[in-house]
Amino acid sequence: MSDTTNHETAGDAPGAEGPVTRSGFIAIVGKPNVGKSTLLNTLLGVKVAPITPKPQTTRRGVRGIYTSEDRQLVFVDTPGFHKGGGSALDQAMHREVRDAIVDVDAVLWVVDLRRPPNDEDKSVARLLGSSLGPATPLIIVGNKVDAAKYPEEALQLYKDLAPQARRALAISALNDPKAVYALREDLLDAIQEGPFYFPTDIRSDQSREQWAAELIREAAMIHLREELPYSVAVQVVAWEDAEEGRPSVIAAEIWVEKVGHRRIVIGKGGAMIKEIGKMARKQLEIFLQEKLYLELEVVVRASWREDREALRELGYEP
Ligand SMILES: Nc1nc2c(ncn2[C@@H]2O[C@H](COP(=O)(O)OP(=O)(O)OP(=O)(O)O)[C@@H](O)[C@H]2O)c(=O)[nH]1
Ligand SMILES: [Mg+2]
Repeated sequence: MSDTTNHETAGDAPGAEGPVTRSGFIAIVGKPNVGKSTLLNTLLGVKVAPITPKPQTTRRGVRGIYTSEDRQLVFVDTPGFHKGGGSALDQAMHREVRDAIVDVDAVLWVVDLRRPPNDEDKSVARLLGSSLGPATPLIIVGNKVDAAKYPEEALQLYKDLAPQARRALAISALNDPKAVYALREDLLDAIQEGPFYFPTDIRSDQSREQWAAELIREAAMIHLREELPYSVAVQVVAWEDAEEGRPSVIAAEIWVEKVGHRRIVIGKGGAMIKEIGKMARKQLEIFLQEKLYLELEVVVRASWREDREALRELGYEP
């Protein structure tokens, strides 16, 4: 297990005389669309990360925290490692993956058992081979076993790409939470003495505004087609808590790169934005357990994917 002492401690970490705790950072990596964020959400039992059927959904390395008695696991979900067009956003996403595997106690490499490895899997394997210290355990998580025809054969092909892996297992992050909980138990058993990095009641390192923005982006990505899902960003600009006789109000901007895109996102007579808003509001209401008023505005922010200031505003860059 690698040393994690250079991670900053947030919240009430026990002092030298406090009870002995154990903790560990676990990175979740893999090519786009294999189910990394689904795995994170199942590991935590809450939805902290957006999931869509489209690749490159995750843009930011979200941390999800699982605390059980004297142990704390900090999972780091990462963007799918992809070729990309080399935009500033692509570069930021690659950096997220590279940074995520430094100084962690274990790495989960998520692969899709429905298919044999392709070039993108091979480049993830190369990255893991060159960047992962020999002391950091690598676990291959073969996902989507529920939909795989030849899971054992596929898993073997992934194992061949990473002979240094300590373990390889077949699971379904979407349909078999029990297998995911068993993996979580194994990780809880394996971590070593260390402080709690987050307060015990915290489930993710995102602000509520960032979390809501991701759920709104998820709804937009699900509804939009072709290049559009990738040229959309969401920022929550205001959040007013409920008052007597009025539900909470969340106001968010949906950024697009072109005027033509703005027209598509709004849709004929506002039909598209209404659908996106309805889906996002329902999701938010389920998780917040309250009625909401969601106000969406579509804003043209030219070339935001190339604009480092914009990427910082969105939290995609430090
Ligand atoms: N059949 C099946 N589908 C799954 C499983 N896990 C995830 N999926 C689906 O795979 C798709 C992608 O899931 P995500 O969790 O967003 O994948 P990701 O690896 O985080 O993707 P990026 O963030 O784009 O890199 C979604 O449609 C999920 O519902 C599984 O165990 N079985
Ligand atoms: Mg993801």
